[in-house]
Amino acid sequence: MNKTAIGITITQHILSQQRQNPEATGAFTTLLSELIVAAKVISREVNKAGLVDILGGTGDVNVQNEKVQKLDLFANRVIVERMQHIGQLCCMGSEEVADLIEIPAQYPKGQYILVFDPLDGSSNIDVNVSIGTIFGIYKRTNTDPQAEVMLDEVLQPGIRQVAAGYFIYGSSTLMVYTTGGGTGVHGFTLYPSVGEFLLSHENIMIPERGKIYSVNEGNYQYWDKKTKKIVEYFKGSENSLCRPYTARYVGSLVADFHRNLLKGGIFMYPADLKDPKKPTGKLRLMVEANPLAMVVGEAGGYASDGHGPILKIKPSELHQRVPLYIGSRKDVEIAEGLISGEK
Ligand code: AFP
Repeated sequence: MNKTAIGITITQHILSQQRQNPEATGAFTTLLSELIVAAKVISREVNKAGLVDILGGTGDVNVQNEKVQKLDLFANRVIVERMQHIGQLCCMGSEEVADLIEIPAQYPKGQYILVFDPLDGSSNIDVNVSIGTIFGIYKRTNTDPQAEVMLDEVLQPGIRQVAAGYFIYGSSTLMVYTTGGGTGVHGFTLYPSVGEFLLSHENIMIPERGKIYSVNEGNYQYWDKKTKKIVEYFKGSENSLCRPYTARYVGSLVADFHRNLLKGGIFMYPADLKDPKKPTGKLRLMVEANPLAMVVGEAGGYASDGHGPILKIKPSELHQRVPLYIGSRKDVEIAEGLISGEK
């Protein structure tokens, strides 16, 4: 990580990137700026979570059959309501909503598609553990702005994302994003007194190999032999470090991913047999795996489903789940090799 450069706001940073692209119209800048406003609103609400009646579950389950927290719904509503009127989106896809979210007829439409997990790790809300918002942005494939958006335009492989990133609501609120193509991964910390995200982590690069492994080992008995072998590799002594990796697992993907991005290491959520209805693991390809895969790739790391790059998978449905191995390139390649039998 490079030295801190206090004073550059996220808006200045996005505008400077926009100026480097002569074809940029400002549409994308508007989109990101509004998303940042939404995240500031969510951050404010998360920070006062214990003070008002917003903790806990609503009593409902979402499309993933998971308990919905009140803050989940709040975050989803803030993003949808702020983003639908800006005129740059043709639709949205949210972890909390079963179908595509259409832009209401009274608002203009644009060329971009926003997919997001409004509050990832929300089962941690009540216990003050870091949670986050994950997002990926695509361009629609049909250039006719009047044409109805087809689901197939949304189901693009992650490699087609034009930007991706996340916000962490933790000890401070942080935004990490990339627009790909060698522009780098940059982190901005929210300074509450000025209400601005300021550049705090310029050009983040993940170490080639880490010392941390992150996985929910409570699922051990539900893993197949190859998956067990991967975890045994990292916690054993017959690995590249010749000693066990350190175990770190928060249970909030954003928090686990961010730590490993800065320090190096591997996060795994393998396929398991816990729920026969979810044989491909728990995490969602479009709203969790793809955005983080783009970030880690741009930072020099790698994300795999155990067989190949996450970013090359063509989604077959909006809420598709996928096994995820993500982090330092060499560590993820080891996991891939153990699955394919090459290592
Ligand atoms: P919640 O949003 O329901 O808390 O799920 C969080 C999550 O999708 C991801 O953020 C974590 O990495 C993962 O699930 C944790 O899952 P386990 O509790 O099964 O380890």
